[in-house]
Amino acid sequence: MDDLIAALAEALGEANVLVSQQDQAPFLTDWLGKYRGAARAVLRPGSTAEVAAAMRICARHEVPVVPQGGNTSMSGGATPDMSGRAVVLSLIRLNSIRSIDIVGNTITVDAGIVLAKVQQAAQEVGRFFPLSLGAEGSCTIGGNLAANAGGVAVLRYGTMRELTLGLEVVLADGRIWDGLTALRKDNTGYALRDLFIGSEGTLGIITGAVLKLFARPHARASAFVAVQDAAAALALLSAIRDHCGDRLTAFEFMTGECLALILRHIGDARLPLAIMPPAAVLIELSDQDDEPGLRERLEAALADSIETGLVHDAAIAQDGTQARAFWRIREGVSEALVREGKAAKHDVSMPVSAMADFVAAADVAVRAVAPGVRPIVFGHLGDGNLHYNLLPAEAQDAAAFAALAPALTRIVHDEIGRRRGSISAEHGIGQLRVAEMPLRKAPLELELMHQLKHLLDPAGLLNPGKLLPGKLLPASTPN
Ligand code: FAD
Ligand code: 2HG
Ligand code: ZN
Repeated sequence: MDDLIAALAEALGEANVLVSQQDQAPFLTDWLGKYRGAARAVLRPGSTAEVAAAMRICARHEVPVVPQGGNTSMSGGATPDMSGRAVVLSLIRLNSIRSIDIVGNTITVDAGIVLAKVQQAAQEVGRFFPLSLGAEGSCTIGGNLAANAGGVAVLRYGTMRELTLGLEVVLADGRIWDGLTALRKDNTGYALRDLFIGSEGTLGIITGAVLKLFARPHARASAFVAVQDAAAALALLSAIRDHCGDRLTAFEFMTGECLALILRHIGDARLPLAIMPPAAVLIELSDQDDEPGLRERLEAALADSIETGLVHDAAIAQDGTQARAFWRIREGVSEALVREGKAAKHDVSMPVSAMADFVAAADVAVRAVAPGVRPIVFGHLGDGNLHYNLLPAEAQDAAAFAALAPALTRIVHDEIGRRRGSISAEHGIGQLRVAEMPLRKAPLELELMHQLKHLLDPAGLLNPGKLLPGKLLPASTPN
């Protein structure tokens, strides 16, 4: 046993320092099967104090640390590189609910707790935690925070950043920042909390969080709606908002090609419409009202849109089972994509009004360089966020497509740049998009980011190779 492993084993217990290839394997590949890495050890601390001890030891030995939660990253954010120099620091043993404050409407949790457990704990006390995404059964609150996750209810409740009040963070040198406050108003200086949210494990290890709870919606109404294209879906978004206001909770778009892919690969997914539409939207309303009233409101809104020709056909869920069947279709997309092959993945955002034009322009541009390429387009239309995935042409060699993927990404991101959008709405930069950063961020913005990184992690040990490209920039000289 070398010095590093011996010190870590003493601090965490030998059983929580995994060194065999077999024990480490699940921590060294990503969910998409796109990245594989190597590690000196996988660490499984069981408390904030143990995380701090592990960080002190790693700092002393100059060992890079890759934080990991549920390992569901869509950008290779939690996978180490192949050098085998780093340790993976898994937070999954930090999985307790620390407290719930019903009056203050907050829940305080360890960062390694799985998102679904937080949703359930809120429900058990008659409250609601709204973050909702396909990976909720395995992703963790720490990963959600580090990625500033979005999901399907952002339209009404906001991203993880907007759902968070306080954080506890272990710094690169092992010091613990206790920012675990439940204050809704606090104007005492820079918002350190917001710096760590979305930092993808490059500035500190999040070990605890205070999250906002909400009133539990007693009524839900869901519809699966056929439309012509993204332009029609956007017009429908406005119409539904006019009729339903803040009750609109989710507005999820899928093209016909996307639906066909899901039906091909997801055995229990059923299209609730008579014929395959060119595109579809899954709409969800939620409220404190009675459920029949909410359903009637949605029916009335859709009836108007059918009359004006905006909607071709619609199915309204009559109960929770039907609603879950609608969501099964939407939540099957990522799995269907993985089963079909290796997609070139894009997670873009832009002004909502620019989305239809973006889809049309990007489709033409990618087909011009890759005839037969298959855009699989879906996402959180109401948030201005599309998952613009590209699959190889039928029968195209996977290696040839992989070689073309960077050029396709450049084209997609150029279209985004023209619309003043972002190359990552919710999945983060990770290692997938790190080479794009110098092309997409202003030099001043990148320089400030490097300086913040240098301040919090001077030795560059936290999640190297993710989010920020290249070497640290020299500090700028004021003139
Ligand atoms: P990991 O994958 O383990 O890590 C993610 C990043 O956070 C890495 O950079 C890692 O180093 C860092 N990290 C993890 N824990 C900590 C910590 N405690 N402290 C500091 N850094 C840490 N994302 C969305 O936003 N919206 C969606 O709708 C959505 N749907 C998904 C559906 C599926 C089927 C899958 C597989 C993924 C989906 N994702 C989605 C992406 C992913 O689930 C989320 O980004 C999630 O927030 C990651 O959580 P995790 O615990 O798995 O983090
Ligand atoms: C979703 O919205 C996720 O389902 C995953 O963000 C998107 O697989 C993807 O591209
Ligand atoms: Zn998404």
